[in-house]
Amino acid sequence: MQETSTVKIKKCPYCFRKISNDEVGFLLRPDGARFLSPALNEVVAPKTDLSYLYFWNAMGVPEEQVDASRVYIDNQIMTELNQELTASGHELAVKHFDPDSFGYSFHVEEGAVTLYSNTMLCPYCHNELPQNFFRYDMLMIGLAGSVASGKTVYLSSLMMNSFDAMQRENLTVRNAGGNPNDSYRMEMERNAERLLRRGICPESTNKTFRKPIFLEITYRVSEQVFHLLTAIYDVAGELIRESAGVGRTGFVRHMDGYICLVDPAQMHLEHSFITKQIPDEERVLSKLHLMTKEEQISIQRMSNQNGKQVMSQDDFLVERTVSDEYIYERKAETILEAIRTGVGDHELGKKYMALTIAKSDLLEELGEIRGFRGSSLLFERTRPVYGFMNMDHHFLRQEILKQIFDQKVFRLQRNLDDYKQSSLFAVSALGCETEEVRDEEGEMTKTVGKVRPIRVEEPILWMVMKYMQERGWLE
Ligand SMILES: Nc1nc2c(ncn2[C@@H]2O[C@H](COP(=O)(O)OP(=O)(O)O)[C@@H](O)[C@H]2O)c(=O)[nH]1
Ligand SMILES: [Mg+2]
Ligand SMILES: [Zn+2]
Repeated sequence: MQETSTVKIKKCPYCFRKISNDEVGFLLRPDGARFLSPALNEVVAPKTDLSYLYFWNAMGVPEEQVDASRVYIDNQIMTELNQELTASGHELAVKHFDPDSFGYSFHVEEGAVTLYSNTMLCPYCHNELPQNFFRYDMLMIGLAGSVASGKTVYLSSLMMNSFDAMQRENLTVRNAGGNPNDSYRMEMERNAERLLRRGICPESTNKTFRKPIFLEITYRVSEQVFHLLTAIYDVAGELIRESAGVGRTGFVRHMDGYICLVDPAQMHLEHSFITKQIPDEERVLSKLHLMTKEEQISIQRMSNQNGKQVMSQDDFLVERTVSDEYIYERKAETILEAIRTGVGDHELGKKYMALTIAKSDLLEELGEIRGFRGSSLLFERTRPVYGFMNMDHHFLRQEILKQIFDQKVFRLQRNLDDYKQSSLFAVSALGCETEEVRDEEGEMTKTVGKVRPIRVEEPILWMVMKYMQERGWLE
């Protein structure tokens, strides 16, 4: 009789090394528990987690900013602990295998005191693995875009009200992060809450690699239930270029797909300066150029923080405006080129690309965009009750967006042909304009009115759909 194997091997979503479920460590939360055994007390005392510290330091986070004082146990510490517990006649610490999830949990008991953890750590980088990590497949998505293209706001908007935008009657999404007390996860949840309740946009993030957001997606179709984990990485464009090839982890290569955000400020909309068909147009366009100023400020802020130049002038297209003032326009193609270089031409054929116009609310009043037949479909806010998205409207939008990209952004063909699958989107994380305000909490960006996202979930759900189709889960 053949015994079914309990060993599962997966790719760590942080360091991307292959890890096996029987080598994981655990993050412990002793909550002040005290033991008689000195060996156990030694284990529950916080210490500097060097593997964790070295990983984040190598990823560009300064040592003093890594919260590396942790209580954790790995296979080696556990072996030593059990030697001492045996010697002193105590009950041993055990790793319990869960046949449903293929994961392990840690358990040790001394009299009435128990210490338990199911927060698994990567044996190499000691980062927390998401729930059901060894049970379900994982789709890794890189959120790419130049500075101020709206990546962090996009993620916050998705996370509002427990991923409300992604929920359907037959599709549910939940946070699958392994550690509910992780400081980055809590920061992102607070950002989403502040955005939803008060319209406050998150502060611009600096250019270090950050932990991904983990989702567990459950899809029900004709009596069948499918599960998937998704990891979404918020990564600045300059990080993609830096990590390409050597150094850091070259993490771009490991993504299954990309959501590439294009800021309307990167589109060629200057034409409308002359033809002002709509009274509001001038105001909107000047807002777009303001965005590019905002971009510069945020770049400046980041270079000061990091004590060096974030990116070179080559990344900008310097234009001279009528008012004899220089404005900087970031080229939208740069990000796609960075991904191409990082991944390698031949590997692009294994990746998904969701090329996405962000902040689409800014285009809603532009005659230049309204001039495209059917363009009102781009600003449709209704989302379906069942399924991923309204596919009829999705196909119609492809045609409109193809024209808009070719005329206002760049020629698509060369850029998208090499991907396994690609699709065009126009979304708005906010669905309304923003303004700079100053109050007792300091300077911040706030929405004008209530946040009303425009199909912000579509690029992700499209990728999830393609991933499931490829596995033959959907007809
Ligand atoms: N009108 C509008 N502005 C947005 C939207 N999303 C982001 N923004 C603006 O763009 C700024 C930069 O966004 P952020 O997410 O920090 O950019 P990141 O550098 O790519 O992470 C924000 O402060 C907002 O003012 C949107 O959906 N609509
Ligand atoms: Mg950001
Ligand atoms: Zn790892």
